[in-house]
Amino acid sequence: MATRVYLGLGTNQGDKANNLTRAIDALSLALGRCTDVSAFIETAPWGFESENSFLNCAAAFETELSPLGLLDATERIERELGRTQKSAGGIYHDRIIDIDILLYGNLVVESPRLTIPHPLMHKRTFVLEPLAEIAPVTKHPAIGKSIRELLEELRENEPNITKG
Ligand code: PH2
Ligand code: MG
Ligand code: MG
Repeated sequence: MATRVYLGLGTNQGDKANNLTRAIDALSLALGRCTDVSAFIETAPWGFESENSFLNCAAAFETELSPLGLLDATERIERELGRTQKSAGGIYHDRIIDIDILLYGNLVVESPRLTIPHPLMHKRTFVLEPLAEIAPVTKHPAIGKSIRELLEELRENEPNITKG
């Protein structure tokens, strides 16, 4: 049985729209049918300083891959598109492409290599805004609120800051 998964994609180097499009094409081949892609939105770097703004989007796929199989596929595609550095310990770098697993059905996973839902997704406008476009009523399985609700809460808590 295929599982519906939601991914967050981001890039702040090179031809950003092309990077997102190529990543989505490669993901469709590796994962299975792509059912939805949000608009590509320009966002300010969040959590680090850079002169390069981001292009972010969210995409949905139907996949037979396991959570770790999905992680292997996203990391392979990141490397194939030219990503060299992985962020670690909250230190971020400019990147050609970043592909994050946001949701895997209703699954909650906490393992050394992988945490699902993505541990910071509910704190990031650059994730929730595109995700709310394609999955507004989908529930965050650990918090129990919809993506639209999480986005509204985030905007209420930080109304004056234009963030990524
Ligand atoms: N990704 C990060 C850190 N900061 N900021 C924006 N605007 N977009 C991102 O995709 C992003 C970020 C870590 O992966
Ligand atoms: Mg990321
Ligand atoms: Mg990542």
